[in-house]
Amino acid sequence: MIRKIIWGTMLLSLVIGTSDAQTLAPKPNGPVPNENQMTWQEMEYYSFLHFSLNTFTDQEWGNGDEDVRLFNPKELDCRQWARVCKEAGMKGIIMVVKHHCGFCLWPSKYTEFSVKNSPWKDGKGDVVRELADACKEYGLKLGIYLSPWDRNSADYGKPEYITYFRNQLTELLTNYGPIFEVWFDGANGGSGYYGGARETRRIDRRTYYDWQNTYKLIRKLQPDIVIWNDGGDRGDLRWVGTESGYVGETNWSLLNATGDVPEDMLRYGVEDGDSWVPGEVNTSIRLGWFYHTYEDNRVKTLPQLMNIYYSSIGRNGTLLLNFPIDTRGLIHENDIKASKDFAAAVKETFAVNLAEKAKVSASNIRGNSKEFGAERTIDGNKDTYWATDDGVIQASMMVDFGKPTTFNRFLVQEYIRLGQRVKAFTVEAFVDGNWKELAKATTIGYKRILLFPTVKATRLRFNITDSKSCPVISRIGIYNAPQILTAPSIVRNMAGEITITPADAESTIYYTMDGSVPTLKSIKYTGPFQNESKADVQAIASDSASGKNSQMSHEKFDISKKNWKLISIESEMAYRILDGILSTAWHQSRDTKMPVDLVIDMGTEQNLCGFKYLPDQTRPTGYISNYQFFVSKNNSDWKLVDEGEFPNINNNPIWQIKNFTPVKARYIKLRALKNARGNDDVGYAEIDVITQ
Ligand code: FUL
Repeated sequence: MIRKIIWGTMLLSLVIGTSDAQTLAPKPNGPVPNENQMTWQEMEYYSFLHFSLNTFTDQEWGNGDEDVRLFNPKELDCRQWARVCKEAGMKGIIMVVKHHCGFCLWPSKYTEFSVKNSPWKDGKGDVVRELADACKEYGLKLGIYLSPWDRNSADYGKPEYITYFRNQLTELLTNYGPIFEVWFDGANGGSGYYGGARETRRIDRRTYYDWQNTYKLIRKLQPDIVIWNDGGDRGDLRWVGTESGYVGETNWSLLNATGDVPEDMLRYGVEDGDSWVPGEVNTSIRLGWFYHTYEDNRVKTLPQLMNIYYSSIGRNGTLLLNFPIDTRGLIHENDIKASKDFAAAVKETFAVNLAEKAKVSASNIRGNSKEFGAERTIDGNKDTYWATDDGVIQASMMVDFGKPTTFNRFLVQEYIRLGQRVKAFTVEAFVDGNWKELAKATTIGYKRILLFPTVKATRLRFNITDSKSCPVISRIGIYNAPQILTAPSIVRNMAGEITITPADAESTIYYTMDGSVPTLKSIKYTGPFQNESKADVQAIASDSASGKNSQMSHEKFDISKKNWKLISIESEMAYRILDGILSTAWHQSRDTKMPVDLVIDMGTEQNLCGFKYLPDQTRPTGYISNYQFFVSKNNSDWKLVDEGEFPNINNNPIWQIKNFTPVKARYIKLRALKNARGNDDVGYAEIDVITQ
């Protein structure tokens, strides 16, 4: 009897002892976010606004010698910008207050190249002030993009410029209230106006800006700020290495404090990195960053934006989505519509969390304590979590719906204040008496969303299969996202045959050729059709089962390329440049050295007024950055009609469109002078002309 009591007491004290030890919260694992990074991460979605002299010169990069008098937006309305961002569900705005051309949107004391010498408000205006006021009114945070590269400043490249740069930062961080983020773009193209010197200036990106002292100044003026910097010294946030709107599926919010950060580290982070440097995904709602009328019908579609959402916020990133401000000084109607539709679709997708009404349980609960139970993932409190015992790095959570339930999305969040831990996990559904794997993934971080085909099941199982230490999960969500029909693609091949393809075989396509918006009464597409002249095609895909229509796709084709010949090249493969398929490309032979010519015979004389170049869309090499464009009537007397650069092509390899004074010609020659990487590779996805 006594022995029994002793055993009982021992057992009890063991249980209580274990439970006591284990009911302590897990210790942080590795680097953790600071308060500023945490507040920033929880913002999730905010906007970029690009507006400068470029808006009025139709450029992506200005040279620094543009006429300040061109800046004259007649309807500039910062309250409209703030309203649009608010209605889009964004939490803040990062304004480009000085782009590479050096033009300042505020009346800086330190330069004449600013709004104070423009006709806008007779030089008395201050865009940053108006925006700061509007952000306050709409409850949005304000951030600033101040380009370190300044193609206007006479001092750029000299030590004096650093003083100038810091003076400008001080103005911006002192006079406009709280600033949540500061953005230092890494572009340093070299050539520029530089106060009239018109030369190429190279700086050492590692040392020139003396970032450490600039950071000290910033943190002194704005203690709650986060610093974004894609070059030089590590800031608080990192670029993800692309401007197309995605971060790696594996995404650690960690980097090393020192050393180079090659492309794959930007994309995926560093699993054992010694510093917390989370990724921010920046992309534009259009192709370019600045406003161009020709992109009015090139605004990202709803399926594209949803894809970006899942590939940024859904992969442990934040989303910084750009609106180009147009020449009126407003966000364009088409962009507003796109951002509103996007906000509505996100809201609809995540409206009902099916996990909240289910019964949840876990294979291991820290100290068997309620405080760390599975229910903590659905209690709506971001500061509670499910955690396992120390040393348990594999565990499952079961979600029992109690009845067959339809879903296609799984959302999960780690409690990152204790570090990012999970390395691998799967999601399964109990269908027809068996467990079926729906998705398999690696990292989670602040938020991870997995997509899979719609399934009907009574239970879902979330299995953590590997973790750095005991997993700490603050939230799960299970959703049934409605179907979004994808706008069909419209392609014309060299032979002049137009093909319209929907994303799924079951939908019907309707199209127009007269510029009108297609409806179910428009021409029904039954197969490819011939069109060899200029054409304006608009199409929708319609799903008869749900009665839903896709967004519209719109393509404008110039003259047909049916009789075009590549006369500087023998290879048949090179005709990929003319095939109308944007995903095929051709590169000049490896031993070609710059300058490299591409000569085309269009078969007949044309009245040309421009040309278009699309770089390789499949790999990031051979992008022409500096060019000359010649025309000829006879293939021997050539006339130079245009030359210059394709700005920002390295980061944003979109259609490059150049216009020139109309000229009659049968032959065209695109001469590549330089590529974006400074080597001799020259590639093309497509070449096209613009005729009058
Ligand atoms: C780039 C810049 O060069 C672009 O013009 C744009 O501002 C983008 C956000 O960053 O690298």
